[in-house]
Amino acid sequence: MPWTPEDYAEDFEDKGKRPSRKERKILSEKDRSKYKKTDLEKKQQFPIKPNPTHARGRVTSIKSDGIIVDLNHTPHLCTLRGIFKKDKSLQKTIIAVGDFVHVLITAPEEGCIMHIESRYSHLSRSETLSQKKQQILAANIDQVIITASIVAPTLKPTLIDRYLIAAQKGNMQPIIVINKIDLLDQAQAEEQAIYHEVCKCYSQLGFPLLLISTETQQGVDELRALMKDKTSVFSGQSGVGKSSLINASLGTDLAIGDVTERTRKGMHTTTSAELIRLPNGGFVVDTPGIKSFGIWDIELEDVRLYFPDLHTLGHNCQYLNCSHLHEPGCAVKDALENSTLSALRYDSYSSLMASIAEKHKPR
Ligand SMILES: Nc1nc2c(ncn2[C@@H]2O[C@H](COP(=O)(O)OP(=O)(O)OP(=O)(O)O)[C@@H](O)[C@H]2O)c(=O)[nH]1
Ligand SMILES: [Mg+2]
Ligand SMILES: [Zn+2]
Repeated sequence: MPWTPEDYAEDFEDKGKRPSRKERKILSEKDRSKYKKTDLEKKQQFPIKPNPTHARGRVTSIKSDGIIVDLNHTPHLCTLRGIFKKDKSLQKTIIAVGDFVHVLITAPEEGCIMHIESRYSHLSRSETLSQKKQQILAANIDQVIITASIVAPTLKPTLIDRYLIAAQKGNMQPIIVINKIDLLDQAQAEEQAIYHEVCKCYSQLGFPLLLISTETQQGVDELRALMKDKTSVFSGQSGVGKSSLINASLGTDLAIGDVTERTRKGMHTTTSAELIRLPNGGFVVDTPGIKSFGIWDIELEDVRLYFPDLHTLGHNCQYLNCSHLHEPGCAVKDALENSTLSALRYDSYSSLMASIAEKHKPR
């Protein structure tokens, strides 16, 4: 049922003397909030009276023929109420996997989404380097399982950092999972060195880190325990084993792909995000491996805040706002030279700074 002006009546109700037309104009000009909010956010602000004819459910996947919503454990194929599609803001994603929605049932196992609840967290990325649009990969998530593998594909610390930042910005707990631990002995010396350095650096930073193998089942029980009663999203490159890990811990039957021998990259087997209900409480979202993970809405000067080790060292830099890239008297670079800071951390920081600078370049 469409919203009626009556639904909002109490929000607009005049509490005192009504300001004159001129006063209203001045007040309206001063009110910057209306320019900052998206149409969708504005709509969500108004308390929607729960409509007894609507059922509350959760978006499990978004397909070309509609949105699948889990209503009381039954999937419903839903359309989206037209008003949501008018949102022309920077936010590309109107509806995301994990959204809680209110549905008007229109036929058996079919419905129309009338309301999207505001999200308490979301994992998002910039759509591409040039397009400054946000893509929400999953919504209402408690923890991001940042999945990487020792080999095939190679461990990329800078990607781990990008996800760590996205998780913290999006209000989610990050958990680092390093999969394919069974392949450690066969890995090249350089890959082994990166693996050991990654374990050392991220444990020192205090992030939960799990070493796992779906081949030997090492760490699978711990992963299952971590997911219980939470909504988790698996993110990482194609081929690292996100779907394999979900299958190993839940007994699901998600499609698993090969890793090409030549490039040692995955085949992009999972093609869209999917929310799965855990048998003993909680949800998990499997996502497709993405080629690039640009962080949404971050400025150069904010990056260092997400590198607490560099940030602490930076207190001793000659310049207060040292970028740690080219300034003289940089304590971070000194630490790098005398090996008190790992090159892996510095490389990850500088590569992230370079990619953000590239994004801000005028085109
Ligand atoms: N040796 C080894 N191979 C694994 C392990 N886990 C997964 N694999 C293999 O890695 C390949 C990719 O696994 P997927 O689960 O499809 O990877 P994914 O991350 O879901 O990939 P996308 O869906 O493309 O993003 C498959 O050939 C798996 O058999 C592991 O612990 N050890
Ligand atoms: Mg997959
Ligand atoms: Zn510095």
